[in-house]
Amino acid sequence: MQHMAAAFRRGLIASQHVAWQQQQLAGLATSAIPEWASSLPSAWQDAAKPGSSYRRKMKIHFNVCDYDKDGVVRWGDIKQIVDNYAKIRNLKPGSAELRKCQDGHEFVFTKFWSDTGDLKGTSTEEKLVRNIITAAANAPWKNVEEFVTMTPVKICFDMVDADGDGFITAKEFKEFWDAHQLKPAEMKQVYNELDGDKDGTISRQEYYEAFYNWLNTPHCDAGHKATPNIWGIVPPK
Ligand SMILES: [Ca+2]
Ligand SMILES: [Ca+2]
Repeated sequence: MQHMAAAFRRGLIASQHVAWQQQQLAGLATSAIPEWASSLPSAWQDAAKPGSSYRRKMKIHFNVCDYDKDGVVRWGDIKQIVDNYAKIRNLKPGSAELRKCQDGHEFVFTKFWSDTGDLKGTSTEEKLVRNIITAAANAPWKNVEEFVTMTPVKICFDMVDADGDGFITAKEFKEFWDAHQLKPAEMKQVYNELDGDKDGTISRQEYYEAFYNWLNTPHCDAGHKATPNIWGIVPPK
């Protein structure tokens, strides 16, 4: 009798376990779309799912600014990039060039990355994905020109265009690449993608269009416009 009771209990526990597993699987199926994305258009819901090609694209972007790779972007990460620029471009303390570099990075960090709007704030990859997808899905910009007025993309260009002539040369691009310590083997492909008309330099318009396509395309697969790899090559699934 005791054996039967024990067997019954084991059976009951086993069936409870199966029910629990089924609940977990059902939960996974519905939770694939994060709650914050549940009312977005379906292409952006897909972009928000874990493992999506859009998330792979954004992960590259996050890693570029998470300089120490601890999973959180802080001002300390960006400060390190400014220090690298100072070394690479030989910017003297107190110079107007260093001030411009520092101010530009502070602006982008406080406006775009920091969750408190100052140098004390932070961002995680999940916060970045949520902010970018929410912005892109609501697309307050109708075209590239409006996009430029509503995002820090102009300042981003100015920080790479060291001599301010309106074109990013291969030399200026390499300074940017080295300051962020990106993968050397990937630099040429990324540069060529950004140089839309293949004349050897990246114009302001080419840069703006690249960022517009990159941020507003809710995937990173076949059919993506010319510039899916703005900071490095997006890995396949
Ligand atoms: Ca230039
Ligand atoms: Ca060009």
